Amino acid sequence: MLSVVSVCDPNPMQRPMNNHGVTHRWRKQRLRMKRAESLWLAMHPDDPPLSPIRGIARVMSRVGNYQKLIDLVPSPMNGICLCQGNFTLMTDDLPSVIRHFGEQKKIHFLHIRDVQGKPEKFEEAFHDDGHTDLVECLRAYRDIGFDGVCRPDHYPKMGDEGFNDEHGIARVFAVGYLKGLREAVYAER
Ligand SMILES: [Mn+2]
Repeated sequence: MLSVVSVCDPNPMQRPMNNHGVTHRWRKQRLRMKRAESLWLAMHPDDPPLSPIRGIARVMSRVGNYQKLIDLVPSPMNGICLCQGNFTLMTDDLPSVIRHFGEQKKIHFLHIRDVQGKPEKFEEAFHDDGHTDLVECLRAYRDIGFDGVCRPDHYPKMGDEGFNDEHGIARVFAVGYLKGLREAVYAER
């Protein structure tokens, strides 16, 4: 059985850190436990991908650190949550990043969202209105044979404060847009 979980260290500043800033021993113990339980780890990026922030250094804010994380503890359970809204702020070529980790089968969870701006100042965008080439991203997922769990993740706020269905309507738009895009991309073959 496949399950996807998000795990965070409840008190990272109290634990010994390795040179990647990741608690190696803690993660290895977690991986042993999760292997026994058939759970898959999926590390989500720092959101936004900035370091330091409010005086605290963070490590999951650069693409290269994800490869270090994967190499740190070789295990099929050790993978990433590819949150596009954050990864697209870490690279100018998100489709290549998707292919890089996807070909290693390390994308355990996928958050398809988009933003406008830079890590220091960004806004959530509708899925057809961000700065990511979403068509090329979908082609990358198709080519690597991604068959895992995904979700639209975030949505921009719609209407004023009295408009209660703001996220519901944006979510319906996102799911429909992504389903249509997926069908178009898969029909290319
Ligand atoms: Mn996310």
